[in-house]
Amino acid sequence: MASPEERAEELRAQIREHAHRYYILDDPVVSDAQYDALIKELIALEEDHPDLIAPDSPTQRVGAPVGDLFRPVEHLRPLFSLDNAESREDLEAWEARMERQLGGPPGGYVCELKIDGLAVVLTYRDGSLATGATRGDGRVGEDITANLRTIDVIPLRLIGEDIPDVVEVRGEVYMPYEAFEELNERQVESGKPIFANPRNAAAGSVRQKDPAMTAERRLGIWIYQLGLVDGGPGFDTHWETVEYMQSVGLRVNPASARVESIDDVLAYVEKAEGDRHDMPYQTDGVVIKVDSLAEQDRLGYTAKAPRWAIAYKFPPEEQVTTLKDIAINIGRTGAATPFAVLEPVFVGGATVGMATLHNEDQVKKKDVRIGDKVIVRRAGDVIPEVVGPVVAARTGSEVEWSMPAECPFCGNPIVRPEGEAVARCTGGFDCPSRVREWLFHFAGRGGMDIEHLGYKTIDLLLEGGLITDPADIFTFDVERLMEVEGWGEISVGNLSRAIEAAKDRPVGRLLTALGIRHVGGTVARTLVRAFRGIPALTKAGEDEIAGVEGIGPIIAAGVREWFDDPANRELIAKLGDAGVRLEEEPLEGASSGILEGCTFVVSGAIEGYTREEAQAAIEARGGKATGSVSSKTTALIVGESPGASKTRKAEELGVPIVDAELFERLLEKGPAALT
Ligand code: 1X8
Repeated sequence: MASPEERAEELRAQIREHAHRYYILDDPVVSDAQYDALIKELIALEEDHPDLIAPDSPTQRVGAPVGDLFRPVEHLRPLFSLDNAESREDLEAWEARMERQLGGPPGGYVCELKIDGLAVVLTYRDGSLATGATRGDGRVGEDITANLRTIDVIPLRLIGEDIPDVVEVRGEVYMPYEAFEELNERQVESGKPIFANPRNAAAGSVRQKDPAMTAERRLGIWIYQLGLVDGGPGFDTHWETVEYMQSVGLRVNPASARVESIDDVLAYVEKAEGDRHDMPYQTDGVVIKVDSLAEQDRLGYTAKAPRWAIAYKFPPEEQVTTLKDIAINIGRTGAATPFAVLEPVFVGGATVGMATLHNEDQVKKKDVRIGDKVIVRRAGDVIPEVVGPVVAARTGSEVEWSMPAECPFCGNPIVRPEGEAVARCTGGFDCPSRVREWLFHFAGRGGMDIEHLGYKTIDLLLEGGLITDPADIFTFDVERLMEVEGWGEISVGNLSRAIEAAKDRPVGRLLTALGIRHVGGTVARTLVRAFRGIPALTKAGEDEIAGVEGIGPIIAAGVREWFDDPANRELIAKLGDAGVRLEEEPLEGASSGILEGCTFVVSGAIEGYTREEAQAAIEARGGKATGSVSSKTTALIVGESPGASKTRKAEELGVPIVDAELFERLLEKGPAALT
């Protein structure tokens, strides 16, 4: 049994750790109830042994909202948030709004880096640092003077002659990357949790109960805005206030610049974004301010933000989180792809809980281990990826990963042929993951394009044993779905019609949907043009297939291999029996090759044809269908809602634009129809 003293200390350590994870890292590892139980036990212990109560015991602040931890301080001037801009258009719209209000555009702007730290307000009275406070709600913050006084880049006395009686300035306290890395190394060495990012580390550092702790953290500050001034010099522009603040010894960012126009602002933003990863501290955008204080006054404020300033935000691209596990996914071709299961984290504008690890070699090369803190990157629309581990955060309990020998879905061996980067499940159609992905691909946009048949419905049908392969989609009893909650006459009818419609898709779609290696839409259409359908293709020899223009030996081998598999031939037979079109009907003029040597671009659906059908009709007559308009294009075929850029390009290049009616004549008469 631990002594009451030891137990109290243990409880405090645990409570502090959990509170820290909860409030600062936003990464709790216990439930609220578990946390409350620890506190209750400590309170009971301290009631029995009042001599054990320490001033810094968590019980001495529990019950008080975190905001009351430090004395409230009312700012002399309220702080506002900033409106955000994300594009040239946003900035131009902002300028246009101001132009309307001012009767002309502002005379100039100041561009400053937006620092990803903790906003603070410093008040100097008679030149001495009187209070330092957090931003709080903008009107009232928390007094953190004692902590800020420990940051040596914050002057305790202003220098120079012209010092106001009272001057309030705003800035951002931040932790340079280097200090952040070092701090995390120390946290790890002493068995404490690491900080997720420099911003959290800076915030945690200035909100320390013990200023000596803040003093140990290497923090920086950039002062960027003058608040209330009482006495001292007057100013005409923001730029003058910045120069003044610098002159009295306050740390202002040397990267700030005064510019003339929105074009200049954009150039600044572009450069800042390009430089951001070379900076020794974290920035998350650019703050743009109207320079003239008179113009600022006339523009004033909305309820929440000044009209004379705007924040151009960079997308946050990287975050640190915990790699909880590495799992594998079996794709429709059987490929086993490892992916990271992450503690969900907000990065690149989205919450990310999974990230690709590409393949086994990548996992080894990056040396990521289960349990690692990892850097997760998601830039723009890119699929989230694990950049690498935070090696300094290793505790020794991380587990190395290797590709499992057996498929977790079907138990069959996973093998990786020598010289290949990809390991594959050998379970074939016995593998439920593979079948699921295959069905999804089959019914998906790139395949048979069956509306209302996504993962959710496919899972439902698989679980219910209603389908096991793609052919079953066309034969299962759709009415059975009426028994399922959430399904009714309308949804069942919709799905039923979508399936019925898919039976008559161009054969190229079916061939793509089958998921044969190397056979995408273009290859499939080429094959269908050559063989008119799947029955002939099934019988064609490898050489015959490879002899088709546009088809190489690798594709031919893949196709032959697929059709040689009895299970696949059975599937084709089943599809045919289910009424799915396997063969193109001979089209009028089809064999004439009247469009030989012509190249077309189809944009939008043509009356009577889907886009694919229109392409197939062109190809059946020896013409080519491509995706982009060039000077070689014979004509642009436009249907409903054609792409504006394609139409513009065709007009520019003098390429004829053909509508549905003319398209019919083109199919009949060939290019002569265009003259
Ligand atoms: C926030 C920030 C501002 C500036 C730099 N970094 C920030 N995080 C600046 O003005 N240069 S202004 C600001 C705000 O007003 N919310």
